[in-house]
Amino acid sequence: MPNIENYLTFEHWHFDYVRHIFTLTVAVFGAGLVYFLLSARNVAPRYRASSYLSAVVMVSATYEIFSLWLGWDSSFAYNGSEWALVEGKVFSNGYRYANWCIDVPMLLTQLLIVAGFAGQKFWSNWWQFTAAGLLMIFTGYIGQYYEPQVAGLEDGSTMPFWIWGLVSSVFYAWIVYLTIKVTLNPHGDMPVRARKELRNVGILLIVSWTLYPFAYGWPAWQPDADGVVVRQTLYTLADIFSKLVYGVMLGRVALMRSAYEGFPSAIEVGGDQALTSD
Ligand code: RET
Repeated sequence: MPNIENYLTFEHWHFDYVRHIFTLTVAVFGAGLVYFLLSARNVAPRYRASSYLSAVVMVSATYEIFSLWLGWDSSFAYNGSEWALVEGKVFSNGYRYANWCIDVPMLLTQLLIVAGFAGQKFWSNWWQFTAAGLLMIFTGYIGQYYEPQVAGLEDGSTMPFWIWGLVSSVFYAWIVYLTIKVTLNPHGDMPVRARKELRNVGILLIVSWTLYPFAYGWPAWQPDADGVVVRQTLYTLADIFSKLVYGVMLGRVALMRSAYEGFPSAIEVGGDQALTSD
């Protein structure tokens, strides 16, 4: 029961477009890695782990999308009119789920660090985030194996797809609830602008993460080559916003907080502007 990609044939533009967005993502995350490593020392040591975790996320995501790209490129061949699966090959979106097992806990840990949590309060939130995140991923991973049934490409029950998706969504709802709580009630004093930016980070997280369940369900309403293009586009947007843009925004909050707390290199690079305007 592999993903629907394996049952379809693609026109040249479908095939090319997907390989291009994979390349784009690899390039964006490679560049992000350099940015996070070079800017980490601008913020106070207590927030620095967030930049390093962004770097970890960049490395694991670069590798994951590169694997997808290799898989995509080697699984299909042009037969003169369209791209069709090469005998004996399988293309799998499962790499994504494996990558999320690393990235989801890392991204949520970053939020707690920049929100200023420490000690008992940090760990009680961390635990809930990590447990809910991993359970959300495992249950969704099982569900996606029933994708061909939902897409009408194989006989069999469509129930497991929806039930596992629903169970996964319950865990996701818990993450959304905790995210709202954490971003509205951060720990410690900070400038108004930093508080607002942290709220925006919460909104970005919820909007970008919600694209993933749409990508999961997409084969149910568009089980064809165009649908594959839409789904890989949703994944790409979600990836770039939930990992890279998110990390950059958290870095800005960390910079404003560091300047507010008097950390010299944060002031030098302009983090103090948040203290003087509005
Ligand atoms: C699944 C299954 C269907 C229901 C839901 C899902 C949610 C997935 C999410 C993934 C987030 C991934 C991130 C990765 C970044 O590296 C598993 C697709 C709700 C929210 C942020």
